[in-house]
Amino acid sequence: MILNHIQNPNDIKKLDIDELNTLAEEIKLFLIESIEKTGGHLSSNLGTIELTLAMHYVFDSPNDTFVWDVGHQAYTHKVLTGRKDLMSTIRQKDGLSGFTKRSESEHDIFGAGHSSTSVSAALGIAMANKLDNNSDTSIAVIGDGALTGGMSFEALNHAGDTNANLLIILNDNDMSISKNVGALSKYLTRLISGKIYSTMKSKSLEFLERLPRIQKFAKRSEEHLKGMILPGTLFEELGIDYFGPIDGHDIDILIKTLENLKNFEKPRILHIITKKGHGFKAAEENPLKFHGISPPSSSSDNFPSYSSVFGEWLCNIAKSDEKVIGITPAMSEGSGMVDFANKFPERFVDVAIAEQHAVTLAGGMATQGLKPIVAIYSTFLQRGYDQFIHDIALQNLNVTFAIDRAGLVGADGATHAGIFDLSFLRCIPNITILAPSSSLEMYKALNFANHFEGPVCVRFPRGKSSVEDFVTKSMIDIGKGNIVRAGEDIAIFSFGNMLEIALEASEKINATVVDMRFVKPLDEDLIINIANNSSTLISIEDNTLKGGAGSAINELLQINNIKTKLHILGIPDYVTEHGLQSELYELYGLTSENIIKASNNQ
Ligand SMILES: Cc1ncc(C[n+]2csc(CCOP(=O)(O)OP(=O)(O)O)c2C)c(N)n1
Repeated sequence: MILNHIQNPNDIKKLDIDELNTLAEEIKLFLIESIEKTGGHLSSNLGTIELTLAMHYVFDSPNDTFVWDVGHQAYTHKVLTGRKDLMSTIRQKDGLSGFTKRSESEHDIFGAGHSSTSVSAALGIAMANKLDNNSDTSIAVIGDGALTGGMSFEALNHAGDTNANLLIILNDNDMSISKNVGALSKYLTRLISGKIYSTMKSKSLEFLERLPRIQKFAKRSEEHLKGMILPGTLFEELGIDYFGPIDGHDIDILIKTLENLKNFEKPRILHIITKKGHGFKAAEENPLKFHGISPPSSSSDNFPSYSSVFGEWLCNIAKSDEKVIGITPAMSEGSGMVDFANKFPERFVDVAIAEQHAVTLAGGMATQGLKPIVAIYSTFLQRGYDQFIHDIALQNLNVTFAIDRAGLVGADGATHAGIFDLSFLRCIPNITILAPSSSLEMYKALNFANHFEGPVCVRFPRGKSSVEDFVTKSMIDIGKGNIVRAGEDIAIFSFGNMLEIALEASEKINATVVDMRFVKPLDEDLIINIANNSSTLISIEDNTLKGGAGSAINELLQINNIKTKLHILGIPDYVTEHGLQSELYELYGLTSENIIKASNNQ
């Protein structure tokens, strides 16, 4: 096996094309076998094996720098940069990250997880190189999905106005997680459409063959190369030289093209065409299913996932309320919206990876009497924060935010953790925030939101609801908590899905347990009343301790001069790890044992 002899990128520079092709095949089998065990982004990684080999063959990482957008397609890069033996640990606690991570390798020049950041970061590196009179090439690898994100456009707009040594590789597989959407995607399809692309491959080969392998790229050759391809592309108009499209699975063509694109004092973009799941039939046929796969699971409980209950609710509410619109920024599957999209195609809006736009679009719709529901992961709502404040909250518009993946998400780690939302939302006027404790409670919370005037956030975690609905019949009243267990002396204020462990602990310490339901407005009367009749209070939430729900209780006690001891449990002020959700909750002390410990430390 050639793969066994690859310790670092220099080892592949000695190989010939046949050996590189063999190595690509070995890496493919290695990744399939490895990801089947660990879980991870299979189809995206199968699509970038040849590209990664060609990049490491032609360029000199880490001097030439590779910035991988999202970072979910960088597994081959990890394998080639000395991390092959650790691939069995990927996405697990203390193991490799599923994305690029600076602390992991000098070859991971820029960490990622969220999309559409690569061109900005790579341009920053290229500009720094320029100031340093350094001729190394800064490379951004960005997918056609990630290119739909607003930041990419901002970066292209800037890049085209510089003379930075920036190479953008557009990895176009016509897919985001699901099918890519939008006018840009259609434009790229036209760019690579039938005739142009099919003649392209042979022509570029023919042409590239005639070029000396390593050379200063003479102006004439540049013109010639450019002359072969479509003039007047969007990128050219922005001042970025456009090359391609070429076959992103043909190592020979990739190497020759990259060699010729090496020494430019100018931003340029190479458009490569790849297939998600390349070389693995099942993944090629169903790239969506294999975008992110889970490790073989032993979970056997019957509770439905929050996302699927959200999807069910959305279909039901849409049936009875024709004003309801469902908006997703490219996450229809993850957000449980596939059924809704099929049943109500005219009221389903996928805006591509455009969280900021999704938020303000909803605002515009709300001014016209529609009832938009923005289904968004907590971590990605961070992208739409200004829009949330400026366009929704300040204007008190009727928009519901179904905030999925709140709390610790597990294997995706820090970049995807939804642990800041309570803090960053709580400080905004006009906002109502609910943190339901079960999927049924969430269903009721969403009904509440749909009838409420003003912006409402319903935030819920990744995975299955673990507790049954306690008081199924109880309706949700604005700002009212729900006492689910009456105890003595000690009281636990539980937010969201922390209820199960709060109840577990309460049995041992005979505590009162309140499912707070609302983070804003807080049930102030209830808290004050309980605080005046208890010796110890404990609040628990799966949000950062800084500025979260416990902080809100603390502020309330302070203002009312109540001295009852309050222990606030939540996520410490760390960059969180990746691992199983349960391991992380344990790691950060969100356990019934820790509640009991807090109660003993009166
Ligand atoms: C800001 C943000 N929104 C959403 C996501 C979720 N997400 C991860 S990968 C992906 C699709 C990316 O598509 P593309 O860039 O074409 O890469 P591919 O997987 O097709 O190679 C999405 C939407 C994200 N990582 N970041």
